[in-house]
Amino acid sequence: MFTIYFCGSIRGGRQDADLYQRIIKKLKKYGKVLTEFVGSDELMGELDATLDNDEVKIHNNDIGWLSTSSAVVAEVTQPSLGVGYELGRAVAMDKKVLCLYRPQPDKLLSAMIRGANNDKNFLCRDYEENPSLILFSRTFSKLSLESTPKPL
Ligand code: 6K6
Repeated sequence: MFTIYFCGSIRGGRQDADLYQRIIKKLKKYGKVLTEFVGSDELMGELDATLDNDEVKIHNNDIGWLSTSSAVVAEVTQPSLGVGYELGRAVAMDKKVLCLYRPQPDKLLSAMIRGANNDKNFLCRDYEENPSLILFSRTFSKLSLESTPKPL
């Protein structure tokens, strides 16, 4: 099964949580999103309770999902140490990665994320408001994710 590990800020700040939820909804057209909780504090609470709110268990569980995922999609506008860490681990695991960034007048994306773009297996793309299905379709085909069904 095609699985997507979605990354978004949690302790880095939750101001984009609703947007994460909308992105996850779109990503579900392509496969199973392993980290749906990133867009929902309620789901996150349930997951963390099953892991005893233990940060070691939460970390190890997330890394387990990351290692089994077919692709990684990260919304990187709100800076987050955890997302940066996940992206570094994803690169080390040779995962296909798509980073999505909404350009800000007063903030620049880390050069370590934008500079990781190689237009092959690590894509970093600017977008406005809501990423469209066309953006996902184009970038997933660029990442050669052939198992990805075409959205209607
Ligand atoms: C609650 C209690 C103890 O820890 C928590 C936080 N819960 C988390 N549950 C699951 N995944 C998490 C949690 N905190 C961070 N992550 C992972 O790191 C998610 O996959 C996000 O993509 C990323 C966010 O990192 P921060 O640094 O913004 O929190």
